Amino acid sequence: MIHTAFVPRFLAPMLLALSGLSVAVSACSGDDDDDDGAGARGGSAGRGGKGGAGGVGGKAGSAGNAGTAGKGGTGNATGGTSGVAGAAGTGAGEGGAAGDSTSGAGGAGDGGVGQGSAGEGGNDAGDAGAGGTDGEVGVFRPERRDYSPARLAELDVAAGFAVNAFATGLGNTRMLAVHGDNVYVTRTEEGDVLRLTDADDDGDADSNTPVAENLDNVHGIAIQGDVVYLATINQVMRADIATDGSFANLTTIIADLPDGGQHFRRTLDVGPDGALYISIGSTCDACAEPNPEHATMLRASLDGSTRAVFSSGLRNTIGFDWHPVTDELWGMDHGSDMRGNDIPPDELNRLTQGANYGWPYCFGERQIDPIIQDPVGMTKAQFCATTAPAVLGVQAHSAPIGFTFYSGTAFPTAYQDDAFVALHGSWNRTEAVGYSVARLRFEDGVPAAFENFVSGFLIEDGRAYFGRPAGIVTGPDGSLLFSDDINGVIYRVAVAP
Ligand SMILES: [Ca+2]
Ligand SMILES: [Ca+2]
Repeated sequence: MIHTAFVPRFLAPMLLALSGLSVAVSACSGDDDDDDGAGARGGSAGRGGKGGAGGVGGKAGSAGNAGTAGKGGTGNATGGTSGVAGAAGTGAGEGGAAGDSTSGAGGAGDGGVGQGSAGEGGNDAGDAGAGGTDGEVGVFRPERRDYSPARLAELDVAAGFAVNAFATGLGNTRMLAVHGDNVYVTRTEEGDVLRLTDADDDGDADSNTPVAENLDNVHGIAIQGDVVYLATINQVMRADIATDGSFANLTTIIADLPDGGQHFRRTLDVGPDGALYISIGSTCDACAEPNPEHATMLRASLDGSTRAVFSSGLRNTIGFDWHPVTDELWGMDHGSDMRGNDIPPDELNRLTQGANYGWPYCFGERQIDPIIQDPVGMTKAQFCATTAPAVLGVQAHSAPIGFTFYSGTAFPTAYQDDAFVALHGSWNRTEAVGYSVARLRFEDGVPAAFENFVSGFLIEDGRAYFGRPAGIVTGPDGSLLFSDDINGVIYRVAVAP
């Protein structure tokens, strides 16, 4: 059972409201963050990927959903240690027919997910159900709906605030950063960075201009002084921000970050110690990583010339930031998939030098993973005793992406030094969760509770959605800006007039 500290209080009403949903097939494809391509994008070709590793045996899985064709990808499925191997998934040619939806009928673990190095939207072929979990393992993918002003008007926002669209129709808008009056957003699928401005200060961007292009899988962005840092899968780049807001002297300072695998969207930021922190997700859902830099937070010099592992045992900590008063580093880690509807929690961790946060062997408050095999030379229980427990958690599969401390002055005093997190939303759960923005209330520098801040992206009784929050940042005017990476909307939350 999950410790009471991980009961997702703020999500309880949503779960009640969604009760009665039918259970979809027991098939898996990808990660809460990384699986947007197949169903969600409504036919756009995704990139195929390598097959997932075999897992341990369990209950037989149902047939996988038919996947959208991947761009030349081949999903080689590896069977599990028991049961029949999951069938190979074929992410048929670029823009072609739907991927083969052959079932992984034998019930092997993670076999056949069209994920791998390019993972996004490969296909759902060859899926197989996982076993050995405590809870119900399910998949439910709400259907995508378009953004519209009418749907925007139905969003639920915390009392005293109002939400509007800062920009719309921009595509795969992911991470956000601010410099002066300029708002920058990375677009991973488009491989570029846009600069948005709101010259007349009405909360609606008047222009968007590419300031960097042809950057394959660009994702992370951080600004320190007049310098911007960008992360692709293997590279960190820096550029000078010119007075007109354009990027000059774009230079690669790190060229050998580990390969991506399942989690290839790198994030980075500059800490109060003047070092560059780079989050390197795991290559897999749950596995022993041979490369010691995978599943870690790296700490590098600003020129990229030196780096070391700062903390480890982190499956994929996309969002992280430093508390403005304590300077402590807080980040949210994604729990492994296929363990059930309610485990593991997605974790809030206080990240410290040298600590290990448990993945893939333990989660939450050092609870032992039910599926992964023991590490070399010890039991999972022995290993977990050496790890750092999470401080708080949110509902499993909520998929926290962007995480930022509020740094403006426009919000009420109670919000100063609180954090906000973009919850991208679930697929590996029979009832959808996430698809929202949460406030993480801090009291005297200590995290107290998560609270709903913006919700309502799940519509039609939880069967559809029109937004998946991704990046989040304090805007130039002290509003809160967050991106939606499906319909390309950047939302702005401000104090209600
Ligand atoms: Ca405007
Ligand atoms: Ca952990």
